[in-house]
Amino acid sequence: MALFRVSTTKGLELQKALSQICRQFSDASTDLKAVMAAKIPKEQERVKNFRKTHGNTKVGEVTVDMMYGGMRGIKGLVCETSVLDADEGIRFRGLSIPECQKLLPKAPGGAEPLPEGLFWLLMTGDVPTDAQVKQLSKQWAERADLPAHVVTLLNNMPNTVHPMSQFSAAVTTLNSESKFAKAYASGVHKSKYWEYVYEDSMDLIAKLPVIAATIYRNTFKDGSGIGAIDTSKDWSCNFTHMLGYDDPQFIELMRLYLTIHSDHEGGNVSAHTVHLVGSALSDPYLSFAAGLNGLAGPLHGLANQEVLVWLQKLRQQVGDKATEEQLKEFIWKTLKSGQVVPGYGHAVLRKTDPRYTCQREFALKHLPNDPLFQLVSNVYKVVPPILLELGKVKNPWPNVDAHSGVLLQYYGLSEMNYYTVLFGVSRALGVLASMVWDRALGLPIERPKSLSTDGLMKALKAA
Ligand code: CMX
Repeated sequence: MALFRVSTTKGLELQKALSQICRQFSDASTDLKAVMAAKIPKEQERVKNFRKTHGNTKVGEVTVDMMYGGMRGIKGLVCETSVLDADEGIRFRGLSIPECQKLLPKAPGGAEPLPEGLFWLLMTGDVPTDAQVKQLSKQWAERADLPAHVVTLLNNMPNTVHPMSQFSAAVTTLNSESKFAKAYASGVHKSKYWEYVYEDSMDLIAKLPVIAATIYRNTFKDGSGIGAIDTSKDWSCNFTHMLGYDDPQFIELMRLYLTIHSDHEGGNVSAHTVHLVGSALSDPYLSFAAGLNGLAGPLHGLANQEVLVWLQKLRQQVGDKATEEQLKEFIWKTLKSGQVVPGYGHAVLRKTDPRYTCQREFALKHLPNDPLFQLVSNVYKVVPPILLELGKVKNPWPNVDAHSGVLLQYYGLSEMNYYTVLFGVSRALGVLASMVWDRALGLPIERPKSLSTDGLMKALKAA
């Protein structure tokens, strides 16, 4: 695994060579659970030895501002699946997004990575082979059926309930199927926890597109059936078909979308929530549903909906051909009314999000003349200098949410309050891969210490 933690972009050639070597090792099995079972004891040993040597070594300091400031900059979590660099953006097991686009397996004739490949990479640290990815597609297709009570729940949901609330409720209710919860109740040994979390994660990932497509068809269409899963097709292809779309270019977009939204290291609201709730040994369904409720916040995943709402207002007020002056005026109006510019800024990133850049590249390739894309491009030129002028915004550049909606609109998926559901389907890949490792490494219940302001003042005075 450590082989892939090369941190410079110049390392691409090296990574290609390394991936070939790793492929040779991982070629042996298309059984992900067996591959994990072989890796886990070695990683447990590596972490045990590391803790033995460095258990008391300090990795940072905590200031009062950090405590009141959303714990920014506190190094307090371990996350194996991805690491976020402030300037460079996300690396999944050491690979940047462009590297993943090059190295991960693709659908026949396709150009974008398959999310199945990304999941294999997040779980194992290895770039998978085509055969390994195909096996995952097949397994997810075979595990996709929903129990009747979840279908009934969704079909009885009023369409006034936000799609994210429907999503979270359905996933919570699905915990009736949890193999981990059943095994725990029957007294399974803790060394086996990861195996049941793995099974639940595979089942849940398989079922998420069916839940999400049912929500879409019930809320925005006539509620008619979502059609059958084709076990010879990949996860994104089946999902896009179930939503009711069959444009091959849109399916390619979904492969890219579901890959890039999957993971953003451990401290963001959705990932941290799943990790925290899972640490109480809540099963993967309950833990993931909790993460979805965090993703539904406007400062996190709901920002992709907010961006479109904001762009629609902008279009209504100034039209598609807004001048730079009109754009500036609209942006200042947003800021002066005490609102944020959605899709811009980030708690960790300090440059344009590479997830924004790869979606922009997709748009430049497939929809360069789309008026909404052109508006998004013009907004990109105008917003950062204004946010810098404000003086307090640490990152004036766009994040992933500033670009996803325009692509979905282009292919006809125009219902913007559905967008965060797509984000949620993708996010499952990262947070559930992490959860398998959390249990494999035996991480304990999370319980940081909190202080009252009085207690803190007293402690500092004494110091
Ligand atoms: N528009 C206006 N003001 C912004 C801003 C933006 N896009 N981004 C940050 N600021 C403001 C903050 O609200 C804060 O103001 P106050 O001190 O008055 O409270 C100040 O600048 C400093 O904030 P920061 O340290 O730069 O940013 P944070 O780490 O606190 O917050 C984030 C990060 C993403 C919540 C923030 O940039 C934001 O609200 N952006 C818009 C919403 C958005 O796009 N969220 C999606 C993020 C990606 C994701 O998780 O999906």
